Amino acid sequence: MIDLRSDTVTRPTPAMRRAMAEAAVGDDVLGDDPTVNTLERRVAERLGKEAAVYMPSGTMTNQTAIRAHTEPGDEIILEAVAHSYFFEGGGPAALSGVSCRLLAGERGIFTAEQVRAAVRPRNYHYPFSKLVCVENTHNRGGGSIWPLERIAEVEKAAREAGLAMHMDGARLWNASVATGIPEREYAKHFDSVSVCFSKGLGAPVGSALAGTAKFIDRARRFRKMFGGGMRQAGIIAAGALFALENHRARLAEDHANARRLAEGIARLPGVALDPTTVETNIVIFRTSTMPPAEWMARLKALGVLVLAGSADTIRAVTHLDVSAAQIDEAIAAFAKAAHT
Ligand code: TLP
Repeated sequence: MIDLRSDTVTRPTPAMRRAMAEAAVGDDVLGDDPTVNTLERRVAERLGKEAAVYMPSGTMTNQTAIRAHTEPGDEIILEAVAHSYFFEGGGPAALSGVSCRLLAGERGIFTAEQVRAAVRPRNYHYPFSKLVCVENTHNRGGGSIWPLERIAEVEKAAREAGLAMHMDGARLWNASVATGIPEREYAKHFDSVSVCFSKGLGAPVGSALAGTAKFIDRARRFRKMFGGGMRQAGIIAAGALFALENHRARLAEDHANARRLAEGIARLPGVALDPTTVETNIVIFRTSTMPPAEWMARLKALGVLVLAGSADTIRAVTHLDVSAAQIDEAIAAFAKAAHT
C-alpha cells in the first residue's frame, strides 16, 4: 500500500529504533530523564526560546498552551478550520473553558485587520480576548505557509490589544525547509510554539511546547493535570531527537513529491487542483465527478490510501515512507480511478 493518508503514518527506521533502544532514561516527572532533557534543550535552542517541554501529542501541546495562556471565560482568536479548534475534540471549551472567535482565512491564513475586528472591547458583557493562534503550515489550508510579514502584522495587532500569540507549528519544520527561513525567525513572533516530531520528521511519538521559562513552568503543571506526565520517556524522546537530527533536511523530498503528485493528477477529470498552490507536503483537491468516498474506495483497490478532507475534498500527504517512484505509481492509480 502507498499510504498517503497522513505524514503521521511513518514507522521508525532501523537506525531510529536503535537510538531508541539505547536511550539513557530516568523518571521525567522528576526531571531525571537525560534524553528528554536533551530534546527539550535542543528544541528550545532551535526555536530561540528559553525552555521547552516534551509531550505525547500535538493536541496536548496546543491544548496545554491554550490552558496556560487563559482562564475560563476568556476568548481565543483562531482560524475557522485550525486544528486546535476543528480537530482537537472541543479541547478549548472542555479543557480551558474558553470560547473560540473564528476567522475565515484564505488557505488558513488571516489578516491583522481580521484580528483587530475580532478583539472584544473591554466591557463586562464580553469575554476577555487573550490569545491569537496561528497554524503554520496550515493543515486544512493545504500545507500553506504563513508569509513572515503577515505573521508580523498579526503580531502587531495582537500586541496592540494586549493579546498573547501561540503558533501550532506541528509542521513548522516543513515551512522552514521550504522557505529557508529558520524556525526561530517564525517563532520570535510568538509567546509559545508547539512542534511535532511524529509528522514529517517520522518519529513514533511526541511533540514539544516552547516559550519562556516561566510559561513552560506553568505549562508543566497543566501537562501533568491533563495526564501527560511521562516516566522513562527517553525511549520515545530518543526517536524525536534522531528525527530532528536526521530527517529535517529531507523534508524537501516530500515537498518535491507532493508537487509531483499534484502536477500528475491536476488535469484528471474530477480533480480541481492548482499544483502551484502546493507549497509543502500536503495536497488537497476538490472532487467533482464522484464523492471522496468513491475516490477512496477506487484508490484503495489500486493500492493507494488517501483521506477525505471534507464532503468534496481529498487529502494526500507525502512523507518519509513514500518514494518518488511510489508517487509515480500513485499518479497512475489516480488516473485509473478517474477513468474507471
Ligand atoms: N493532524 C492529523 C489529524 O489530526 C488531522 C493529520 O493527519 O494531519 N496540529 C496540526 C496542524 C496537525 O495537523 C495535527 C495532527 C495536530 C496539531 C495534532 O497532532 P497529534 O495528532 O499529535 O495530536
